[in-house]
Amino acid sequence: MTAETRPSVCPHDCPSACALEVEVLPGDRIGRVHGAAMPYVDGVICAKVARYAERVHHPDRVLHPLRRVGAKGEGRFERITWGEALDEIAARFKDAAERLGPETVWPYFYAGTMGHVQQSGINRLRRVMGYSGQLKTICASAAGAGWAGGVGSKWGVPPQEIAQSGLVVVWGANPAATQVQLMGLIKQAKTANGAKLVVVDPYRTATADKADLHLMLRPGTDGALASAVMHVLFRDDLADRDYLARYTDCPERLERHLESRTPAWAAAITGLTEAEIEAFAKLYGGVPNSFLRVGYGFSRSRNGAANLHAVSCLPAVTGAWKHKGGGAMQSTSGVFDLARTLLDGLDVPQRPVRSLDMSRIGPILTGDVGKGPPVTAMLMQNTNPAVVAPDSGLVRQGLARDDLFLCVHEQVMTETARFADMVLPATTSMEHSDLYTSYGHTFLQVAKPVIAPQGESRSNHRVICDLAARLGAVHPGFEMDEWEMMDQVLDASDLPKAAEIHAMGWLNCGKVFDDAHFLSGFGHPDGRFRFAPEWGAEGLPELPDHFDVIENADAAHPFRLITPPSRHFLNSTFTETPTSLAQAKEPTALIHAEDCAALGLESGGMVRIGNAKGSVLVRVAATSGIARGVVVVESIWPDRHFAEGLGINHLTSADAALPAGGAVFHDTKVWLKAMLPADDDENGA
Ligand SMILES: Nc1nc2c(c(=O)[nH]1)N[C@H]1C(S)=C(S)[C@@H](COP(=O)(O)OP(=O)(O)OC[C@H]3O[C@@H](n4cnc5c(=O)[nH]c(N)nc54)[C@H](O)[C@@H]3O)O[C@H]1N2
Ligand SMILES: Nc1nc2c(c(=O)[nH]1)N[C@H]1C(S)=C(S)[C@@H](COP(=O)(O)OP(=O)(O)OC[C@H]3O[C@@H](n4cnc5c(=O)[nH]c(N)nc54)[C@H](O)[C@@H]3O)O[C@H]1N2
Ligand SMILES: [Mo]
Repeated sequence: MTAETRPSVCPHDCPSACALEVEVLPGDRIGRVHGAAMPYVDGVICAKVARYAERVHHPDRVLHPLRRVGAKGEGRFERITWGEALDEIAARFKDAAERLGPETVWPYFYAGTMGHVQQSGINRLRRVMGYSGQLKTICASAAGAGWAGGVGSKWGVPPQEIAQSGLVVVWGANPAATQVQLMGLIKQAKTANGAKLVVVDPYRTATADKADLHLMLRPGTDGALASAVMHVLFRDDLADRDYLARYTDCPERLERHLESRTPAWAAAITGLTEAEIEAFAKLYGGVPNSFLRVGYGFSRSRNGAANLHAVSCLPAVTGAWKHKGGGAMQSTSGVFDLARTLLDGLDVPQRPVRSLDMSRIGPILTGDVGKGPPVTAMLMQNTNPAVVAPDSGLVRQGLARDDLFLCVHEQVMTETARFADMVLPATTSMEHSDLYTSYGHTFLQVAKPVIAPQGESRSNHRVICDLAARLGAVHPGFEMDEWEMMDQVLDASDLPKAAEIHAMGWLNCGKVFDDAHFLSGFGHPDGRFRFAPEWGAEGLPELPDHFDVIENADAAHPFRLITPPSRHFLNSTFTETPTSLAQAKEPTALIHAEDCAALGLESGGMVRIGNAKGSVLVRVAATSGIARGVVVVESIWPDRHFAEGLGINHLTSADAALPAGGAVFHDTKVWLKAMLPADDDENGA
């Protein structure tokens, strides 16, 4: 069998946005998928996408429009035609809007595809129709606010510079699982420059396993660690005072404020030793071109934005930004600067419309809706909130409401789709066209379909245009195909045509050195990095500090739970593919061996993890590679894979992080109990 190879782009919500080479087999099936030669990717992709055929040709692909025949959530459906489906959805949306006003309709979407055309149509439709808006908080709000507070621009030093750096610090990220190419760059820095790797993470991830120094702090205490590191930098004259005077807002005030933020102070908060904090500070202060990769993990706490800001202050104190291979990166998404008017329908005149916080879908669907009507009609694309959103108990209660009309456009039968009244089949990125940017590198890409749509599946763009026609929504974006749309967006952004970018393979939109390193100024009007951010909300610390608003462990809940992504899944995507499932095995709690001994827990046994919201039963793995008092359950398994059918987000809170929202997945106090699956007392505490 000979395979032809066609170019594509990985559409998933991952910093790497990989350029792909897809083998296409006779019969219009995809075979192996390889990494393309694009710099950064350099031929390397994750194992999940290498076997993408498992997903595209999965027996559980939704291939036809389906209408619910069973009870809500039961997952029993009948096949209907596209015409019937679209007519019924339009009728239900119109009816709901007539009864309660357009805000009763909540189009709900996220980044299951990162393609701009396929992702944005639903938002354009809701603007034209005056439906409820959405605060897109589930991933990057806290991190974004923290970074914006100090740096001000949504980019940093491109990751390829890691290869030239003298010290790499990975803070609250696990690239070995979440962006594999970074590990290759770190290896190059080690080999070429003798660079050391420091990892700041509450447990020994696959990334931390490669570290020269692993700081295993308590979750939610990064602001304390960063403050003490800066204390040492000032105390030991490792701060670059010329740089500080030229590029930052209030270095003297910061230095005075940090006088009491000693390593001893931080040791008590973080659980690290003073010696560890001193050693890290001296290492960091001793290398001019240190590269700080600031992750998302530690932003998923009530104090996440403040902590991320505190950490982002480090290179401004040492002046690492001045050097090739030095500085920091959190996201690169700001380098692209796409003209979004056509995509999002920003030209549509707006009546004041409420925006609902997507991370609070549970409380909102169960009554906590604020001003305006209850939500009674939803269209969902590119997200699986029954599994990924916090406080799953409330989310499921809401999705199961009889007075909610729920339409889910999906590729596979997710646990969310099972709650739907109508399920529509979606094409995958292998079957539609789109334009991709990235939040982990600076390359713009365009993809064409490599195979025909599976079954009767249709792209998001097509479904939104068809619905717009039935709803009477008028906008030029609903009259174009994907290529016309891409060309108009690119043209308005002063970029080449889509076909040209596709032919080139990728287009580097990276900044020149002085801009990428902010030597021409940070993103605030005065061009200075801000140690004292303008938070735009009350109550946050004025300067880097420990911001004690987290759920601290207490006598009734002596542990803190963190729920980071699994290497084998991509959020809840790939939880349907057989190889990923086999490799991830089953939901497992990592707990310190001494904590296990104290609680009578044994590796291989079961532990019940609980709080006021309920409890979840998982397998125990004892380890020495975790901070004491911390339990890690790598997620995000669908609920049905847990021993009692309740997944980990049943324990997480829908509270919003300050100042701009953000889900607090790693900020949960819990109790642990050794238990056999049959034992069933004590739900809640
Ligand atoms: N294989 C795989 N890749 C993915 C994803 C996936 O699910 N699977 N998800 C994708 C998405 S949507 C995103 S946003 C990115 C996220 O990728 P990353 O930026 O790597 O962030 P996370 O994976 O959320 O968390 C990383 C680490 O933060 C640690 N952490 C938790 N709390 C704290 C804390 O308080 N302090 C510190 N210092 N560390 C803490 C966790 O233990 C975890 O190891 O990855 C993307 N890539
Ligand atoms: N406990 C815990 N929960 C978390 C996190 C955590 O670390 N811990 N991480 C959070 C983070 S960072 C994020 S970003 C969210 C992510 O949560 P989600 O955005 O819900 O991501 P996925 O679970 O990957 O679900 C995406 C869905 O989109 C579908 N999809 C993909 N492409 C298309 C398309 O072109 N059209 C249509 N119609 N559908 C498509 C896929 O089949 C998949 O079911 O989860 C959050 N939840
Ligand atoms: Mo994310």
